[in-house]
Amino acid sequence: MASNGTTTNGGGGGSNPEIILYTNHGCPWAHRAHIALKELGLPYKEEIIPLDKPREAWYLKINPRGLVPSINYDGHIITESAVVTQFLADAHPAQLLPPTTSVSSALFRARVAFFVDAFITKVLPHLFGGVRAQTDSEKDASAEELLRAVIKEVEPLFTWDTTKGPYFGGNEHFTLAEVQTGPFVLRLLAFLKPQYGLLSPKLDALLDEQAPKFKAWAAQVVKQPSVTYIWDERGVAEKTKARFAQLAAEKKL
Ligand SMILES: N[C@@H](CCC(=O)N[C@@H](CS)C(=O)NCC(=O)O)C(=O)O
Repeated sequence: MASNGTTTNGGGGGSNPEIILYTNHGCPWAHRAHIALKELGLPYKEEIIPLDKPREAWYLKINPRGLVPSINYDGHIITESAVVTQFLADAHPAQLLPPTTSVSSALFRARVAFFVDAFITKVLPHLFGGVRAQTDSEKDASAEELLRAVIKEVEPLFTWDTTKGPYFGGNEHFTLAEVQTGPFVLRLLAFLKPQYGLLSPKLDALLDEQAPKFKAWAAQVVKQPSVTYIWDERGVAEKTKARFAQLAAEKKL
């Protein structure tokens, strides 16, 4: 822990920006920034923002919305996880995204953006729906909806040859697609484990049978050290379960 209350993570990068990441390790949106920084090998200082109490005035000056993540990059504040990770990919090009120097690289960027949009807007709501559901039949219904969304929206996007690499576009390394979806893929594969009782226990086999390309890709994504280094599966699963049980008891769901 440094004297200003921050901790240092990460490896050596090509350029050497001073980066502070304002984060909370339980937050999937902030998790995106951790993945991007680790994949890019950018050292950073970390400031944990407690989310169980009102944000302090100093943090509201950094991000008036009071949300995590935010970064300070050589004195420039950037907020919103999609913007933060896009900025990091663009400021350190070629690793996560190709620079827009040709139509083919612009097309790759467009494909990544569409994939992320499809996953976040069409699939993720059903992951949250499944976790919110408090009965087995509601969880089964959410699992069916999630499965339908994956089959319709995401599985058809896996059009590439995976012999060179398992990641988006057949790459050997993570792209911005894995950075922006990784924290949610991680939660999906964790929460469908029967021991947590968070999602329908039928979902795992249904995805294997009916969305095999998505499932194989997801299984690779969750193995990547950049995705797992801040991840406390049991802690997040138990906290999530307790939060939704409490909301249900208060009839706030
Ligand atoms: N759209 C934002 C969402 C970030 C977000 O919702 N962060 C949550 C934690 S997971 C937060 O900071 N919540 C604090 C609050 O709502 O007061 C992003 O992508 O960065």
